Amino acid sequence: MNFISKCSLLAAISLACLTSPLSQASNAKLTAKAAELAPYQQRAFQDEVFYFVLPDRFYNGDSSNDLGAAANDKKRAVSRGGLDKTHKGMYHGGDLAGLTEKLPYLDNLGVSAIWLTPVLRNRAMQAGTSGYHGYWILDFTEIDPHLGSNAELKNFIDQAHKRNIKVFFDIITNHTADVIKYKECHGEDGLGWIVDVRGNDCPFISMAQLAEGKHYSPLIPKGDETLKYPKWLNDMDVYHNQGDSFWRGESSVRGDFSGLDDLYTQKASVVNGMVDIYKDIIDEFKPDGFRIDTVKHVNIDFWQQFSPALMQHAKTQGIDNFFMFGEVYSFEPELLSRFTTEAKIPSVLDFAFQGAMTKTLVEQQGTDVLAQLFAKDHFYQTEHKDLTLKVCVTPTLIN
Ligand SMILES: [Ca+2]
Ligand SMILES: [Ca+2]
Ligand SMILES: [Ca+2]
Repeated sequence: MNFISKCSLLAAISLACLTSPLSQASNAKLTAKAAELAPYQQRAFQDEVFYFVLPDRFYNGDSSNDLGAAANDKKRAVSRGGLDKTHKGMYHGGDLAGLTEKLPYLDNLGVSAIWLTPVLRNRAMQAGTSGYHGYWILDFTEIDPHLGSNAELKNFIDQAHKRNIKVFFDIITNHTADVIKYKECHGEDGLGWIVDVRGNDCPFISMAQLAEGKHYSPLIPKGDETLKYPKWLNDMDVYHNQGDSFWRGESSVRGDFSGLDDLYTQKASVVNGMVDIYKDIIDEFKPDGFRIDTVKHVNIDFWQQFSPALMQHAKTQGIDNFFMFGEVYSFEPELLSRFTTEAKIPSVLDFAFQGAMTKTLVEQQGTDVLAQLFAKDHFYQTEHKDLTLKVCVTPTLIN
């Protein structure tokens, strides 16, 4: 089969994450390329060359924010600290100012779209490691102070757009930072750790066990009751509170991701709350799209409401080619395609292709593996009538 005709290979994403900029001098003779492309407002997603970047590890453009929130900022006290450039689990100082400063470098590389790991405000420290990666969100309305301010993110996007480069955010709806604890695991004050006979975990409590009356007693440690924003996220009833996921069966959707508070995404109030959060993000920052984290750990019904609502809202904000793609960590087209059809998410990362290429090239299993994969392309081919979007675009990681 011709690769170019393959539906799931329409978007080639070059991952160049965690690399540091080369010297500007070596780029001086290169020509900026994004300006030569069609205008970003009209360009199709599958034509982009992506640069995936973890801002903390890219370039430190402003050393004054290296410790995060200001020492006298009581509201954001838990978003302060964690800097240690010698430790891979700590903040290293990179920020939005650094990304903005290095836009000419990215432009000269031939990058046409930038995908940022989560940039919203995190809990800075937990269990001896930091939120440098951005996946421990406390505040869904503002940028983490280690990375900069809302105004700096707007400026970064404006500067990228001036260069005809798109910007995509990494968003999370499955969980928040780990604030809620269970008395059975963490003690009466939530600050300790009671070792279960099976090891250091909070074993998942199934729906059947819940029906029999078994449950955890969730609590928020003293002083942490109002850490999250918007405020509805501080209500313990909007979380599953069933203990840690073991990644299979109902625990995959209802369990905590290593202690991160798993939202009760089956509740209408949570769906509406998350839709409102990300509508506001679109309104404030005007990104070109979202990469959605931990998609398979959220119920399909949630996505059926969330995805069309966001796609339509972006259009009302004048972002006609807004695009979303989900992270569904699976090598099976049968599962991946459920999210682009039933769940109404425009696309998902093509881990099936990644897996097949590994088998073909690295493990030398032969091209039959690819033929078997491509024979399943029809799984993805369903039309989203409400989005007037033919679902035929699955971004493929070419690393
Ligand atoms: Ca910095
Ligand atoms: Ca928790
Ligand atoms: Ca979940």
